[in-house]
Amino acid sequence: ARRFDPAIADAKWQGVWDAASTFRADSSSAKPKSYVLEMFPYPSGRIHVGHVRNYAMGDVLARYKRMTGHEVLHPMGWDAFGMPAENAAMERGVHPGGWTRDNIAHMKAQLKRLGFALDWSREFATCDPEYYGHEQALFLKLYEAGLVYRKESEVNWDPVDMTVLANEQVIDGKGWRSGAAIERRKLSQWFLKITQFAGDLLDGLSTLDQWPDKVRLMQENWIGKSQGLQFAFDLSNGDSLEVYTTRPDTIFGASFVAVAPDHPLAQGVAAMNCDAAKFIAQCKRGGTTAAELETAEKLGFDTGIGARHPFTDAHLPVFIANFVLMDYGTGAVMGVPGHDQRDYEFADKYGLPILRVVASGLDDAARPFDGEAESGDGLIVNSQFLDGMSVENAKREVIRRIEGQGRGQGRTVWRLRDWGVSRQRYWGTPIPFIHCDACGIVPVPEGQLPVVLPEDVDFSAPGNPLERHPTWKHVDCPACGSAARRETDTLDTFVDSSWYFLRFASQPADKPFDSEEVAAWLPVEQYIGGVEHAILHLLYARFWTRALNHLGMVDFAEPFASLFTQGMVTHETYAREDGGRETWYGPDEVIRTAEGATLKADGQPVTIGKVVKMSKSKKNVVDPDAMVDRYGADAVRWFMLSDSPPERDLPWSEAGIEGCGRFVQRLWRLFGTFGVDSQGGEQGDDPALDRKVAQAVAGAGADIEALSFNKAVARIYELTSAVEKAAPSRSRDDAIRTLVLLAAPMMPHLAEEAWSLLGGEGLVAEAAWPVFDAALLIANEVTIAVQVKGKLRDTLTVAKGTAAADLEALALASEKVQRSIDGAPVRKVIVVPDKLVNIVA
Ligand code: ANZ
Ligand code: ZN
Repeated sequence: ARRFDPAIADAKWQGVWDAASTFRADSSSAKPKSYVLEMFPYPSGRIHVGHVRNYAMGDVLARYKRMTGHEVLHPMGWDAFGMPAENAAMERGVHPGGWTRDNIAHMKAQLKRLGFALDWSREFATCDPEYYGHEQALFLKLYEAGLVYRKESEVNWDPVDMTVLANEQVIDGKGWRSGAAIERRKLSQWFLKITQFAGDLLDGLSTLDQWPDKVRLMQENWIGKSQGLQFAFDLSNGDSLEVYTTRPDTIFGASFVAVAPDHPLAQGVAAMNCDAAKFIAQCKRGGTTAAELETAEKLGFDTGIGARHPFTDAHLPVFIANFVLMDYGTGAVMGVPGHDQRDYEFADKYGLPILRVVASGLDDAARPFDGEAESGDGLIVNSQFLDGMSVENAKREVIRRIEGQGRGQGRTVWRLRDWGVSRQRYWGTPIPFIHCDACGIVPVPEGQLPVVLPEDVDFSAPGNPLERHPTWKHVDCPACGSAARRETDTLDTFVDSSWYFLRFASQPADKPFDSEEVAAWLPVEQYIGGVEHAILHLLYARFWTRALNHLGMVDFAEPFASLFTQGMVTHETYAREDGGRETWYGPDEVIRTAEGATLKADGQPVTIGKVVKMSKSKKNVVDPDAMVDRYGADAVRWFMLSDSPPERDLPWSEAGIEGCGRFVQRLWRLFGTFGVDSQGGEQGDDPALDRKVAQAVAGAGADIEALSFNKAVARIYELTSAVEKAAPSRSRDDAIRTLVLLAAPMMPHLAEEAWSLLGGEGLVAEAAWPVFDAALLIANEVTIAVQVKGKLRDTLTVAKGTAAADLEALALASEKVQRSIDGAPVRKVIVVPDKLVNIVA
C-alpha cells in the first residue's frame, strides 16, 4: 500500500498479539527475567495523556528488553477503590462498583488501542474480592506480628453531614459538600506501625542508587530524623515543662515557651479558666492537613505561667499555641523568634522580643531582622559562653551543659508518624475485625475471608453506608458466639497499592502470592510513574515490603530497584473573565493564531494563559482517543517519546503530533523501497552507511536502557535521512531492515506491517534486537585542513593514517589550493598526519 493505514494495521496486529499471547510472561522460562512496571491507574473514567506518556515509556523498555533476550513481565491492573466512586454514587445515584467496572472496561479498551505489550492475563482490580481478601489476610498477619494497632486519633468531622471527611474533602477549613466549618474529633482508628521501620527505611535509601536524588531526598525529609535536645523548664507554679528542640544552640534567643492545645498543661489551665477553654476549642476548628496547620494564622493564649531560662534565669511567658503539635517531640517548644519562622510570626503578633543569636560574625550581632526569621548557619552571638562558636559546636555545648544540670538529654526524634489506615468509607477493603462486648477486638478467622463488601448500600444519607447497613454489620463473635459487630472502617487505598506488584508476579487462589514466583521476578527492575507519588505511595510500598520481609514472606527489602519519574504533559490554557469569574476553554473550543486566540463560539478573543499540566479543571486537555483516531497509535506513541527528555514536561502541540503522523508515512515509504534494486545487480557495499547503522543501533540501545527515549528517537530520524539519501545497495537494504527493528519498540504496528512486508520471520515483537559490528564504531576517517600560508583553503576527507606523501599530493591536487597559489612556486609543504597540510608558496 502507498499509505500506511493505522485504522487497519493497528487493530490487525493487536489481534495477532492477543491471539498468540505474545506478551504473556512465563516464569518458567530460562531467559533472564525483567519486570517493567508503570504505576497502575485509578479508573477515573478515561485514560488521559499523562497515562499514555507513562505507559509508552514503559512499553518501549519492555519491548526492548524482550528483543534483547529477556523474559519480560509487563502487567496492568486497576487501583480501583477510593472516593471518586462514592462521589459518583452520591451525585448520580450509580453504584460505586458498577461505576468502577464501567470505567475499567472503557479505559482498558483505550489502552488496548495503543498497542501496549501488556500481559493482560494477570490483570486485576483492587476491588476484586479475591484481591482484597488476600489483603485482609496480610493485614491480619501484620496484626499478629504486632504491626497493626488501634489508637485514638483526630479526624475531620463535618457537623452538618455528620460524617468524617478525608483531608482532601476539607477546603479552606470547610466541608466540601456542606460548607460547614470542620471540627477535629477523636476516633478510635487502625494504625500500621511504620515507625518501627523508620531507621531501616532511611538507611535503605542509600542502597537505591537508581532512584532520582530528589525522590530520595523527599523521603528522607518525610522520615525526618532529627538530632536534638529534650529538657525541662522550671515553671513559676512549681511544675516543670519538657520541651524538644533541634536548635539547642539558639537557647539564648528563646523569648517564650508554647504548648499544644492538647497538652496536659493547657488542659489544666483550661479546667480553671474558661477563656483558655474557649481558645482551645477554637484551635480545634479547621482541617488537619499539615499544609493547613503550617499556613494557618499563628494564635496563642497567655497562661500567665512563667518558665525560668536554665542559663539566664529570665522569666519566659508560657503560651498555648495552635502551631504546636501534640504528637511531635514533647508537644511543647521553646520559642526562638529570630531563627524560626513560626516563632517569628507568633512573636510579631504578640509583641514578644525577637533576639539575634546567630549572625555572620561577632560584628554582626546587632543587625536587626528583615521581616523574617533567619534559620541559616552562622556564628553564635549574644549568648554568653557560646559567643563565637559555630552552630554545631554550640549545639554540643548546650547539650553537654543541660545534661550536666540533670535537666535533659540529647535525643533523636523522627518526623515519621504511624500510618493511620482507617477510613470511614464504603468503597474500600473492609478491615477484617469484629467487635465483641465480651471478647473485645477479634480478628476474622482466615476461613471466613474475604470479608466481602455488601452490594446493597444506600448513599442517600451522608456518612458511611456500612455503618447503617441493616444486616452486614451484625455477626456472631468468632470467639464466643455472642452477638457482635463488624468493623465498618475500610482501609486507606494506599494499602491496596502497597503490595499489588507482588500479586502481579504470581496469582495463587489460596494465598496473596507465591514466594518463589515473587523471588523469580522481583525486585521490579524498572518502576515508572509520576513524581506526585514520590513520598506516600513509594514509602508505603517500601514499608510493606520490609514488613513482609520481616515476616519471612519475601527475601528482599526494597521492591523497586530502579525508579523513574516522568514529566507531565502540558498545554496552554485559555480563559475569559466573566463578571469576576474565570471561565476556562478547551483547545477544541478556540481558534489559535500567531497573534492570539479567539473563541469559536463567538469569535471574540480569549486570554492565553500559562502552559500547565493538563487538567480537567483548566480544560486544557486533549483526548488520546481522538488523537489515535486521527493519527494512529504509533504517531501518538512517537510524539510522547520524541519531543522532550522524559523527565521533563512535554508541551502538547498539534504541529508536533501532525509531524509524527507524517514521519510514520515517511518511514513507510522508505520501507517500501526495500530490495527494489537488489535483483538489478546493485549489490555493492556502502561502508559509510554500514557505519551509520552500527552507530544508530549501539546508540539507540544505550539510550533506551538509560530511558533517554528522545535521544533514541533522534537516532532513528538521523538514520532515516541517511538511508533516504543512500543509493541502492546491500547496505541500504540492511539499513532498512535495521530501521524496522529499531522502530519496533516505539512504533510496533508500523514495524510489524513492515516486517511482514520485508519477509521477516515471525513477529517483530519477538525478533532479536539487531547486533552491530563494534569495529565499525571506531571512526576511521579524518578531516584534514589544507592551508596556504596558514590560511584555510580546503578540507580533505581521507582514511585515518594516510601517508604524508599522499596527503601532500592530494592537497596540491586541490583546485582551490591551485587557485590560491596562482602559479607561484611551492617553497615548502608541512604535513601533520591526520590533521593538516600547510603549503608555503
Ligand atoms: C527552638 C528552635 C530554634 C527551633 C530555631 C527551630 C529553630 P524539625 O527540625 O522540623 O524536626 N518543635 C518541636 N516540637 C514541636 C511541636 N510539637 N510542634 C511544633 N513545633 C515543634 O523541627 C524541630 C523544631 O520544631 C524544634 O526546634 C522546635 O523549634 C519545633 F531557631 O526549637 B525548635
Ligand atoms: Zn466474643
